[in-house]
Amino acid sequence: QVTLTVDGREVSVPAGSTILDACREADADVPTLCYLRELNEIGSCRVCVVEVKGFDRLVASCNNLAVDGMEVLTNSPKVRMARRTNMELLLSQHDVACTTCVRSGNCSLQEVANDLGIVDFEYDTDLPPKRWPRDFPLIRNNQKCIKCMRCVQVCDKVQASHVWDITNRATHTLVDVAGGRDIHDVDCTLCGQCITHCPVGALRERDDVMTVYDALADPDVTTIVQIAPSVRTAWGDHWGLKGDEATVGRLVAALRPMGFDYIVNTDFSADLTIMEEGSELLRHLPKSQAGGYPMFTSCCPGWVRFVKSHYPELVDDVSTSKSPQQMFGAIVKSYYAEYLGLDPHKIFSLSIMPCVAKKAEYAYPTMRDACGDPDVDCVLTVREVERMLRADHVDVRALGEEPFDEPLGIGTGAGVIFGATGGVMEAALRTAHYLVTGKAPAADMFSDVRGLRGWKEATFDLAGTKLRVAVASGLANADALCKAVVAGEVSYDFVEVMACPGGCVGGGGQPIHDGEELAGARGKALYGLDRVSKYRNSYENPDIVRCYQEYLGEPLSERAEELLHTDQHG
Ligand code: HC1
Ligand code: SF4
Repeated sequence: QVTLTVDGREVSVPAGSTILDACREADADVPTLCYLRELNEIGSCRVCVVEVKGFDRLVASCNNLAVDGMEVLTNSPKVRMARRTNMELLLSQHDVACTTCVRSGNCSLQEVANDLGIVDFEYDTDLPPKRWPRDFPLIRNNQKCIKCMRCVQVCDKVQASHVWDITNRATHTLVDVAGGRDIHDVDCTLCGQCITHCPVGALRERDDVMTVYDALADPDVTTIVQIAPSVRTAWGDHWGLKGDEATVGRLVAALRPMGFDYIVNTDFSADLTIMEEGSELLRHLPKSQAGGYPMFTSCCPGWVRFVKSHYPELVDDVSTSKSPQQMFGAIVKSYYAEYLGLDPHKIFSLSIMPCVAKKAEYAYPTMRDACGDPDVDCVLTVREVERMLRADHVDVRALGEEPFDEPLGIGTGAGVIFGATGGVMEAALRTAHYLVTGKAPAADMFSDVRGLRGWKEATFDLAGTKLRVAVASGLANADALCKAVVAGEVSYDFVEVMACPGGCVGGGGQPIHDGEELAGARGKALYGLDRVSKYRNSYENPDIVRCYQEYLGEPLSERAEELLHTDQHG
């Protein structure tokens, strides 16, 4: 322990703590911008400076250690002046067009500037040129970048992807695509973690809201929208809705008056994915048991982009099952269109996802198996949906709950946990157990694969076969796992990978809470929904049973292969 004073108040913190830790322990409000615990402690923004008695110069509190006997002042006149000047310098290189910024109201720079009472600043604004391809699902606007380096660090250390770096163009130093390359030419997985870790509006998803408004306004078009599992953990954040208030039924009620014709549940197609992928696993099992590579999940397009560029030798062992989003799209424009008597060419199929990579996935030329048109026509992130609801002045607090449309509205507990790391694995094991033994699995018998650890392993007995499984979330963890698989250091039968830490609950398209990691709490909410679900196993879903009976036949049938599988994934 070290003991020091912060603004005259004595605090003790563990040795090795920073001055910032001590300030927080003393409840002193020290602003930060670039700081991210254990990821980015570089002290570059210099708004966290404090005065330490006996030091001539102010020190950055985030990367200097607290020392016994130190006397720290967090809000002296000297500190206030310095913070103000540092902020003004940052603002002079920032496009302060807050009114048209997606992060307005949720921007740390705006908050610090407002808190310091900066209503004007002396320096001339000098912005770098704006250049970014408009078609790319992820957008960087360097006129808003404050060079905090958070995106660089998250992409390097958490996602092992190295897309961003400091680049030097003429007189300006910028954070931009590494090596000065075009974003199309680097292996960006589109996980969107740089967006959710950006303190300002320099990074965002491509906004596709107007495409949806156009479809809603077209009288010839039937709009069908699917809602992903993990959306239900976060969509109400802007309105401060708690978990039990931000139910998916309430989101359905919010979307109906906007004019969507049918609202369906991606949990249904998560169950469908399990039926296909579980069957595929049993087919793949002899290969892994004989020493071959495991089968890898395929539902996360961020992971699929990563494995294709980093581990091409593993691509043949990625499941051919399409993601639930894409399976739903294919079913909507075939079975559902037939059921409703609709021309599939006149359906607009939208999905609401916690994900930026899904905006790339739906557009792949391999994802048009139902009628030749894209199976999914547009993807909105949770943040875009929040903006739509706000634009439509939907009073979400006043809404009751409404059910999904039928058939395709029922999802099971297995479908809902897809949104959390380990959930796809657990869902698949439940159904594989049933397929092999003919018996329902005991409740929670596969819960060993739950939790936030980045690389989890477990072994289960499947009717006498030892099934070795692993789960990774966060691409640096996936990278380590793949490396070990290729080197023969580990052997598994089935591996789940989700690109975002914690799975889709921590997705790059989720609402942003700067500096907070919410995947753990959101994942718990999904497991809570699983626990109280009427059906907990995908094979029990009555809509799934019906879909196979009426349309698909059985898992891996010719029709299922045609609509629901691909060996390309892009
Ligand atoms: Fe996901 Fe999935 S779990 S990938 O995170 O397999 O995005 O929620 O919808 O498709 O179901 C995302 C979430 C989502 C798919 C499912
Ligand atoms: Fe998208 Fe989920 Fe994959 Fe993240 S983990 S890239 S949110 S599918």
